[in-house]
Amino acid sequence: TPDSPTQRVGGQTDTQLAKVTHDIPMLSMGDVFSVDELHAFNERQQSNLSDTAPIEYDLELKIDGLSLSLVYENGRLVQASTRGNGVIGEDITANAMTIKDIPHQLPEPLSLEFRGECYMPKESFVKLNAEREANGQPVFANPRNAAAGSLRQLDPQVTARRNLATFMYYVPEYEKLGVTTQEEALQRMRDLGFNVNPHNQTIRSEEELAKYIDEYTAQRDQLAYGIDGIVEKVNDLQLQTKLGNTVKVP
Ligand code: 1X8
Repeated sequence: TPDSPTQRVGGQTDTQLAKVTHDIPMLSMGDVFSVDELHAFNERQQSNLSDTAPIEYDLELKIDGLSLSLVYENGRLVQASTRGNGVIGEDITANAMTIKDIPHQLPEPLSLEFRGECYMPKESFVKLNAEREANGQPVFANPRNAAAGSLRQLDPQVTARRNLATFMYYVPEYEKLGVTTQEEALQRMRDLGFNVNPHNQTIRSEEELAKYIDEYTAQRDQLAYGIDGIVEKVNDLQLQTKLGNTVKVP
């Protein structure tokens, strides 16, 4: 019968989103909690290279949201998924289609995956909770939970009303974009029509690193979205690969 459980196996049901396997795992970031710890990490990377030229880093804001994968085929958005456990995430294609800043069509026929963060702006979060409170619904504890709850919806019309936004920041198969540095990858993504956070900075010294941290620690409350840190990336993408990953983190 159509309502038999056997009709549902492996498919999307009304209680669960379909699963998606990330062929390239979505890793987390290694955390450090002081400039000294970061300095020690950087020293270790430098000592792993025979090259004595100082490693160039790209600094970006760490957005307090949910990691998101967008897959395009011939320039068309065909799949959106959450990070999940890094290997298996959830299919949220229909929901992502309702997020205004996610392009459905790229200006080039690229078949490529783009990754970034989906978040709820602070102002939208405050408004949403006020509405929920007025309607006697439970409020969300923070913008991150509100973003997660809004993205992982079975009904895309709910997602559509939630005012989610994205910042895209990573292209696993960067060679296909014709870029060699993270800075270039971000610019290419901007040119393709993605929302990319404007506050990235390529640095060549640790003085600049400390300055960036101070600057955004001071500005943090004025930003329209929550951040929960700063991400430091080796700017040279080939060098990133060469330095490698642990099981969990680059
Ligand atoms: C997580 C995040 C990254 C960035 C921003 N926000 C995040 N939450 C970024 O790269 N700018 S990278 C990342 C991850 O690799 N887990």
